[in-house]
Amino acid sequence: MTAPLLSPSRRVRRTPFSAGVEAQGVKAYTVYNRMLLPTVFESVQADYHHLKKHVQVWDVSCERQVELRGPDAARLMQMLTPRDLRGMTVGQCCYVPIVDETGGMLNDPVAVKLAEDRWWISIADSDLLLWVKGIASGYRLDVLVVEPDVSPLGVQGPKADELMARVFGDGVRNIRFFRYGIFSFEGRDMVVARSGYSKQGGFEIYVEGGDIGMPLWNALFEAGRDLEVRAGCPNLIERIESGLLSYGNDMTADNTPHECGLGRFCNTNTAIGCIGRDALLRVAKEGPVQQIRALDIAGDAVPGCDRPWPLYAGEAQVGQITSAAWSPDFGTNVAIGMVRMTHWDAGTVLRADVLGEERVVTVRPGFWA
Ligand code: THG
Repeated sequence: MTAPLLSPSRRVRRTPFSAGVEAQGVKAYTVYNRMLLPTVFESVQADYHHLKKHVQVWDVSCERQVELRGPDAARLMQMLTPRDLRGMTVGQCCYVPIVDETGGMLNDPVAVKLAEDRWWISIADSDLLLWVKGIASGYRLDVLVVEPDVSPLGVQGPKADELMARVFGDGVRNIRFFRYGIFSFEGRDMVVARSGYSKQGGFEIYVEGGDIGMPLWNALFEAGRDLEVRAGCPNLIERIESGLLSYGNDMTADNTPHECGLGRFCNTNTAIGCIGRDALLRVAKEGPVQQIRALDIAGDAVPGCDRPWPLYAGEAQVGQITSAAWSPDFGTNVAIGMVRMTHWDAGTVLRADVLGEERVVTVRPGFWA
């Protein structure tokens, strides 16, 4: 059976790199922030092995930016998140849970501080722009909230430093984790950060202006020929092994950051102004009653997880699996799920209903990578 096609339409936005992605033989897309996001080039497993060994260029344009610009930009940014941003400097990026007035997760973006009065929020798959514009308007803040023409390009894998140094100069080697520098390509200044949605190391280039997209794409591939550079994309297997969460899959607005294991990115006591602060102070005191866990699923390779798979202990449902894939390196199915506190200890053995098939599931002490 061949997979159904995705009908092209204006509502599903192409990216500045789509021509390059197609020329490199993209085999499947998903839609993320109403934009094309490649999911497979050769195969998910072949892409995974290549990512861990070489270097890949990822079209992650769908990580759209919400730009805050104006005197109230920093105040607005702090209203959105329980992470205390007072110590954050220009040149820094921060992974920030975004919560609503009940403490529910609205997004889990990377915030980029460009200046005291200018920020980018590099969003996951939810309509954060509308929430932010609503708050800016409702509180009559002196700030502009827009989606600029900025498209992140990922360069991920163990040879990412070498490839990036060839295109942007050796200075990129000195960028520290979750910091950025401004580097020039063909006379255009670009924000280059050491970050990305894999644990193989690498960078994200925030490409401003779609017109420079393909020239940069082509330069990276020409410079990386002997490094075996390939087009790639966020890899399902690698990101589960690494414990990188997927908004809309592993968590939704029904979950608090604490349930998502993102309590370490919250300073709710001192995050004065955060809209969800009162709600989160309450849940932080009690602690969550369910939390995200790394899970092993026994048996053969599982199918793609396109709906939650319930987890049982005896007759009682005690959680659900929300992401899963066969890991060639660990020889098991790796998975992420939400598990109730009575059953979340490492080593706990549960049963999953995987589309009518029963599977043995074990709670792990942590993620694989
Ligand atoms: N990079 C950028 N924008 C993004 C993503 C990204 N937007 C969409 C999506 N990814 C947002 N979600 C995440 C999830 C995890 C991380 C980044 C964005 C991440 N986490 C590391 C971790 O959890 O170990 C590091 C966190 C830290 O130590 O600060 O990198 O990937 N631009």
